Amino acid sequence: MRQQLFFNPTMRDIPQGADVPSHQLMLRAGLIRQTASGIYTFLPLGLKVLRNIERIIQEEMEKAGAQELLMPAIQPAELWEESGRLKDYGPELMRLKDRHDRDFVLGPTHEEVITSLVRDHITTYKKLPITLYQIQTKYRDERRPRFGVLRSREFIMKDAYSFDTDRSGLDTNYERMYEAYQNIFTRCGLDFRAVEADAGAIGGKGGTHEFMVLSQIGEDTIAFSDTSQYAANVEIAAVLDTYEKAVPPAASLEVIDTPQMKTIDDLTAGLNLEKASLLKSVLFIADEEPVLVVCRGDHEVNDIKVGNALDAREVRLAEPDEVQDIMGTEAGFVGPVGAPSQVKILVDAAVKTISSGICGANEKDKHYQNVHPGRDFPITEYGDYRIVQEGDPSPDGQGKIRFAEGIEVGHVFKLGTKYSEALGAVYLDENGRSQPMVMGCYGIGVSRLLAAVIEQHHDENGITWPGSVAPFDVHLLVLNPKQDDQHELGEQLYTRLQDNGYAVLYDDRKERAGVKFNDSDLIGLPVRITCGKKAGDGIVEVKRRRDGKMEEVHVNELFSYLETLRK
Ligand code: 9G3
Repeated sequence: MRQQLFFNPTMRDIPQGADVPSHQLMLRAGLIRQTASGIYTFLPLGLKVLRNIERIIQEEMEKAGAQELLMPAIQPAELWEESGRLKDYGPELMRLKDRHDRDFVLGPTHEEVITSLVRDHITTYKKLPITLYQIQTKYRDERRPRFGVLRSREFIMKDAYSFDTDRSGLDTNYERMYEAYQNIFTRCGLDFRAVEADAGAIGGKGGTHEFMVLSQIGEDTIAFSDTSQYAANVEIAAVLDTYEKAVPPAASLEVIDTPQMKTIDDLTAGLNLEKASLLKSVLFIADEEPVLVVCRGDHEVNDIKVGNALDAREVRLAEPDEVQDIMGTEAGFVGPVGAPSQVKILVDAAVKTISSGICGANEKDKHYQNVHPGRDFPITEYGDYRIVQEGDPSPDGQGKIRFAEGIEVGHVFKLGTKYSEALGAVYLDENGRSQPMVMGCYGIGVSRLLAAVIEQHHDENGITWPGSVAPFDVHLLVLNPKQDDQHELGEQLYTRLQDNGYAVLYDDRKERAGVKFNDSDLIGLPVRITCGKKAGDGIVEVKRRRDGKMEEVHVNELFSYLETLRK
């Protein structure tokens, strides 16, 4: 491609409102332009990278036995009514009406569409298992789109769906997809981790992993072991119960005045105590039922673990007026001692280390001291209800937990029969009995993946594309096209490189050398070949972008030299 004609508007300065490297560089290198908040145009250079990533995905999906199809972005709302999800999503689900006033949604995902397709065409075990996937535009009306295409309202997703006769078939397909994901992210040059994740609203049972690209701008936190392979989303990372039960104190329970001491910090300051000797009590409403969760003062309650333990659909903090109604006092003074009988009490295992603790007395400006868990309030069993912390023992018993930030680029789920039952995707088994298909679903954020590659492959001068996804293989520069020897050598190499299968971006513009070098570093193609002063002697300068390795090479050795650079 001759750059003189190439639609690639680059920018010298960092654009306003772009706060992370990938967003800044995608704008400056001319890969995208914003059309509206959270909505982007992929320019030719960006689209070439997108297509390279898609091809890697398609190759690995093919190897995993998945068949590609393309579903509509516009989906009839009836399908979301059938699955029961239309009411589950609020403003994030984009809705529209057609000219006949019929309701539709812009697809944020395609479980309903694919399941309704399969139920109409697959009715016997003989046609299972089958895995279908698409690479398709998705719509999620994010309240605060940010970081460019990392969190946009329209984005490209690869979403795959597997249909099996039973759970073991699903496990097999899940493993194949898991391996395909490892291949995809490795081939894209990414440093990533597969982490155990929470099934969340999607409602799969037992088994879901997120694929995280390590990056300090990531919005997810990974808890991983510093010695083993254990890694989990911090939201669900388990905490090992290695606690010693403390002996009860001689002193018995007594009420103390704690005027205005509403928070853990007020209490540690006011009573000159360690956080670890306090009992923190938080009131939740789980599926309309009050639940008091008690953890140690130096820990945080994990509402996702609470929800999973109660198998609750919705868990939320109780509102101040609910706390007052249920516990008879405000949040800062609630506690498990003498709590109303209708309030379920969950106690985190770390609480057993407390011999003589402090907790709210369920009365304003009052706390109990000398509280002994199990003596002064009932504990049926201890559980894991807290957010893991750095330094905790890894749940697999090997090493300590450390935290890292990550960008979620993939998510695989074992769905089970949630959608096949809701939408009637059933098959006749070998005994002629009707059974619901067992499903899995597997997503990759394709446009987000492109940005994640840049987050991990850039330097102060611009992008440093891995060869596998680079928009072109070679950047060919002629510093002064007015010089015949430079111009002729450039033209000759442009033809020969392409004849040898290289995708070439040829900078034939009438621009100063500095502009060409800056744009070349910004766009970040793997190799730059410069025709300059020594063109007359057949000498070109070859520079490898990622590490700046530079050599003067005679054109007769050029192609063998380029091969050595690919290593
Ligand atoms: C919605 C809206 C947003 C959503 C969903 C539905 C996330 C929703 C979860 C998934 C699960 C998997 C197949 C590919 C991999 C991910 N955000 N999810 O279901 F209506 Cl507005 O999308 N789907």
